[in-house]
Amino acid sequence: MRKLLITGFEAFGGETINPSWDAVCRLPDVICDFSITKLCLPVVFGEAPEKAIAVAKDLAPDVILCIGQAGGRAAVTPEMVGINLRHASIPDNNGNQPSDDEIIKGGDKAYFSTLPVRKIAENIKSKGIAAQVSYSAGTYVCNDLLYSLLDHFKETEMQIGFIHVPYSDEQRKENMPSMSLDMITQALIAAIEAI
Ligand code: PCA
Repeated sequence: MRKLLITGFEAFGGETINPSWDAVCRLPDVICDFSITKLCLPVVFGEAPEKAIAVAKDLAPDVILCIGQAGGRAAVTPEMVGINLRHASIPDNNGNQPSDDEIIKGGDKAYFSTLPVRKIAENIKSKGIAAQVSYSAGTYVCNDLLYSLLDHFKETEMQIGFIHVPYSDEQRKENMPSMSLDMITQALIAAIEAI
């Protein structure tokens, strides 16, 4: 069996839940030929990647798939790229609010995800769930995680990627798109099937 480490995030920005972690929790322990290990990460610059890297070093997974909330997006969006930039419009859960800082001083400008991003989006769409490749994971903690993992494991065979998910219906945002947790969970299963 192959090993897949999947991460979600704790709540942030005044929310009480984060659909990324709630959906990850609903996943079965085996999907296709993957055994699934689930990990909840803090919404803190630097700490999220540190924790993920520590667990990945121990587990040595074939794949690391990270999930995060992108409030306002209407579709499930696999991310194509992580960039070497931290810029926060709201503080993280430790009060850090970086402004145009590099994640790794003098590091590569960007890395492409090493997962089959387009195939993942197509497979999610084939289940009747809105999905679209995204070309920006932002400059907040999700991008911090994606860029740092791609940098740290760049000389390895590990496949690494990130998927942003919409608000869940439970979060009840007026005039904002949302998706049921069940649908988000099905989207993650479809994503894993495509790897
Ligand atoms: N979304 C944030 C960080 C945690 C999360 O779920 C982001 O898009 O950066």
